[in-house]
Amino acid sequence: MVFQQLDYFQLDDQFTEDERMVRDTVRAWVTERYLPLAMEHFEAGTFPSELTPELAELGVFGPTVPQEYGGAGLNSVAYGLICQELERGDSGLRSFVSVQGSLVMYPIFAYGSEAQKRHWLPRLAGGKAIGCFGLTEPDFGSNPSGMLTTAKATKDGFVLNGRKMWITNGTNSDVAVVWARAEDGIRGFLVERGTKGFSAPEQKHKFSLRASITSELVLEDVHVSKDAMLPGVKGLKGPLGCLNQARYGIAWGGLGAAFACFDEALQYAKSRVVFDKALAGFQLPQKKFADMATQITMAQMLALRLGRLKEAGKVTPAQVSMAKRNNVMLGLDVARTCRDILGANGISLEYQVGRHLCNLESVVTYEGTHDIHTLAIGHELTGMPAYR
Ligand code: TGC
Ligand code: FAD
Repeated sequence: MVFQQLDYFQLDDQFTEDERMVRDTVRAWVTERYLPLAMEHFEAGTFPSELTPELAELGVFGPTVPQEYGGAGLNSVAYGLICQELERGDSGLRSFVSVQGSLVMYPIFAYGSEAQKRHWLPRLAGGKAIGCFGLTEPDFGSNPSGMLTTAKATKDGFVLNGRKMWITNGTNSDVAVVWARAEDGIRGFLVERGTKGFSAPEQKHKFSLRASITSELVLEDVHVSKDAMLPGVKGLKGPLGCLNQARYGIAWGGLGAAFACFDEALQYAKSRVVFDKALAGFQLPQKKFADMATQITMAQMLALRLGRLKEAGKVTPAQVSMAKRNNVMLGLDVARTCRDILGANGISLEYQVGRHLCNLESVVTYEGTHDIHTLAIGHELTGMPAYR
């Protein structure tokens, strides 16, 4: 299938030549290297780890991290376009990259010591090490301020105890960024694979994000040295600051999934004959396509403006919430509508729509549920927090 991305309001000319080049390179890689494997991995519930060196070569791990630490030094819009194109392939692929860049490299870059940066960032950028981000716990997802994981100070470091859940890349990670309650507030710790008392069993039987590893993190009297703590941040604003970065990428990612579904359904409707006529020639499908194209176009503009604000250092967390909330729900709505347009074929993994639909059920929940972002926007508009 030839991919034809919707660009109804000619946004292409709003991107720089470099941004278009990054987008087109990732798009071509996803089409040639990832999509042929997508169905197989989704069905098997596996992530194609063998592609990690190619992803590193593409420069998608921590693309906005400066080159001196191994990143690509790209701007925010280029990073957004990378997420868009990866999620056109699969939300699990974008998740793998989001976690590595926004949730592992970012906290090390923003809150780490110089030694932590020099040690980890080039390895993570080069795909030589994989990382995960442990914030959510079995009883504290939307409300991480209640976390039970503790970090007790010892004379030469800390002892960590607790359990994290739903952690992307946990089992295959070399380093986990673990958020724990220390005596002076919530702190981030770098816990390496193989540390005594630390394990990361995989969570199975998911119907969503199947081509992505999801894990528990179990910490039982895990001793880490003082150097394992991220020194540059204290309090919930540490992990929430990382989420801002990842949610930004997801706002573009939701668009990518929507593009994939829209494109597939439009091509399908043009060739599928029902009642002696192409499905695309009936009024009801045309209304669906018109509505979807309008919503996708508005979401594209939202993502682009968000990116330019981010580059100018003017973006607020609530703006990121608005874009994540809108664009992921858009992706989910588009995937549902497109699945319907494909009829029975829509439930077959030979087509993409069903896979995207299932995946987006996770994306709408993680990185702040749809409703948590509703409350974050409400909080900023009214000045009244309504979370509790
Ligand atoms: P609250 O009192 O409002 O804030 C505590 C401190 O944090 C600051 N802050 C933020 N900073 C940066 N970015 C944001 N988005 C921020 N939101 C708040 C805030 O200014 C304050 O700072 P300070 O200096 O005053 O201490 O905190 P709260 O406890 O009332 O919670 C607010 C709420 C509900 C919005 C927050 O807890 C939240 O966002 N909950 C959702 C949790 C979540 O998104 N978890 C995601 C886990 S990671 C994940 O899902 C990865 S999936 C990855 C993949 O596979 O792609
Ligand atoms: P809950 O917080 O129990 O929410 C349940 C419902 O209650 C939701 O509808 C929610 O919107 C609603 N709700 C909650 N609070 C309020 C309120 N105040 N007002 C009104 N409604 C409310 N976490 C990580 O730390 N790292 C990861 O890498 C990671 N990867 C993930 C990968 C996958 C595939 C999935 C599914 C999740 C992942 N998560 C990860 C966890 C994810 O961030 C949480 O699932 C999410 O934050 C929601 O938490 P919860 O599941 O505990 O739901």
